[in-house]
Amino acid sequence: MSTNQSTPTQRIVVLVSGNGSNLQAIIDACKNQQIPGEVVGVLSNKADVYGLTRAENADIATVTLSHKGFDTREDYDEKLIEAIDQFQPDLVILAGFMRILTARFVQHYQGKLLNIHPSLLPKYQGLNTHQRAIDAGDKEHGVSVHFVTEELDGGPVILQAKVPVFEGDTADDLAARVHEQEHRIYPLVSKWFCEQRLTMGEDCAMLDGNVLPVNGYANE
Ligand code: NHR
Ligand code: GAR
Repeated sequence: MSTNQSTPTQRIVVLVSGNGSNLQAIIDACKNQQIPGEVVGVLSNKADVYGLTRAENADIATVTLSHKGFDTREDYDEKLIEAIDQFQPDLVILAGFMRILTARFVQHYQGKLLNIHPSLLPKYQGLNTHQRAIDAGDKEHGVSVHFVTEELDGGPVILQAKVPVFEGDTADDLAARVHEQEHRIYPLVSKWFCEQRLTMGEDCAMLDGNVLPVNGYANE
């Protein structure tokens, strides 16, 4: 089994488009040495978002690369790859990054690209997940961390967390409840990855060499 001594500190790059509370949870877990990794760069497709301020406050290099002004997604993603690869990442984390990524991008980082999606996948791929769960009358909702593949929100799930949906919940109420869980599970999955215990197999996630169930680790 690998230990912190034998595993070099993993270089983590985080992509954001907004508030960056998941970024903060990961920065904090690295600083506390819960994750044998270091956030070495933060990229945003939007200027002036709070996620960039969080990075600056933690003395982490930032890059803003707006998607506006690119003719195609392919052109944008080429530049994004260049910007990310400057940091020589071992792990690339999408944390509220709101741009769909091309096949070329996803293949370039295959097996080291993670996303957190605010639903119990495979339910509610795409956007507006909290309102959709309320509208469907769901009694439970939640969040999934998964490897990113070309299929939007369709890559192998690593870990999920569930929250109850209460009568009268607004989408904001539910989002807040889900966020608490996000800040627990994203650092945990990042830790597994940096400990080199987590890998992507063919259509599956693997922890310590074992294929994880379709809903991720230890899901009842
Ligand atoms: N790219 C690939 N190829 N595969 C995934 O699984 C991805 C991905 C890019 C982002 C995050 C995802 C989510 O967790 C994610 C997963 C943005 C959109 C979207 O429709 C959908 C899903 C996700 C992120 N974005 C619009 C677009 O045209 C823009 C929306 C906006 O700017 O507000 O790219 O939910
Ligand atoms: C999180 O709830 C994350 O699950 C969601 O955006 C929020 C980002 O919060 N991701 C998506 O919706 C991806 N399309 P944060 O910026 O505070 O981490």
